[in-house]
Amino acid sequence: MIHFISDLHLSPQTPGVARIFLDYLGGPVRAAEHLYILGDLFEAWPGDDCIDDPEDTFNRGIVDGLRAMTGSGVSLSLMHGNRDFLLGDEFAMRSGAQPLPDPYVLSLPNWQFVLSHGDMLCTDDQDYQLFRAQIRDPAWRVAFLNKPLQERKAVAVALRQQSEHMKREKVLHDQQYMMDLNLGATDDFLRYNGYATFIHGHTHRPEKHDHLVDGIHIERWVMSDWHEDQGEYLSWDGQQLKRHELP
Ligand SMILES: [Mn+2]
Repeated sequence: MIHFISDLHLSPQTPGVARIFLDYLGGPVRAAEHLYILGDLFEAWPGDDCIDDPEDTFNRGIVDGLRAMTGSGVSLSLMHGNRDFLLGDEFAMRSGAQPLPDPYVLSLPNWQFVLSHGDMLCTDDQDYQLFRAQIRDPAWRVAFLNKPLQERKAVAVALRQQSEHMKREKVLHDQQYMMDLNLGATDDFLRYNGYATFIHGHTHRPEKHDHLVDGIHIERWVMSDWHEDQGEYLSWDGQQLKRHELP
């Protein structure tokens, strides 16, 4: 059994989500051999030194929960989202996670999946794509991580506010399509990745879409974000994908 989750946006401001997640780590996920997290596990990640931030033990609690799960024999692979793009080697070591590139083709004995956070295909939002290129630039990352933790935490708050503001602006100007995947770019992506079943998050619009590319039918599963009273995971048992609600 394989599980997939994304877009938990964990933060001390949403303790309900953290509780559902920690229960999941100690419960349902133990039936799986492998958990894939497809981005935005955390609402913000100012750098791996936040794990030992004496002012905030929230992240430490999550890392310990992941470590207990991987220690019990469940493998963990983790992809960056647009919020937690600074998850690094120290986080991987402490939690037992294997970093995943975006996109990643998951080849199983009798099926093939392509996994992505999903934001790279939101190509209609050019401002966002510029921002995405910046945060993925190694020089920018090094310079940013060299700043003191307090300063980075403040920047993370500002970035979050800016992102919320941009979202509201798009709703106001009826440009919600910009926050979804561009269908042409998605068809190209599916073609390039061997017409594999596509699983992603990011848009917070859970749905199963059907694409027809070069005459081939491809399913695209969009995962839900998590809420204070509800989480979601997808399971693959070797035969079919299923959506499950938590708790
Ligand atoms: Mn996202």
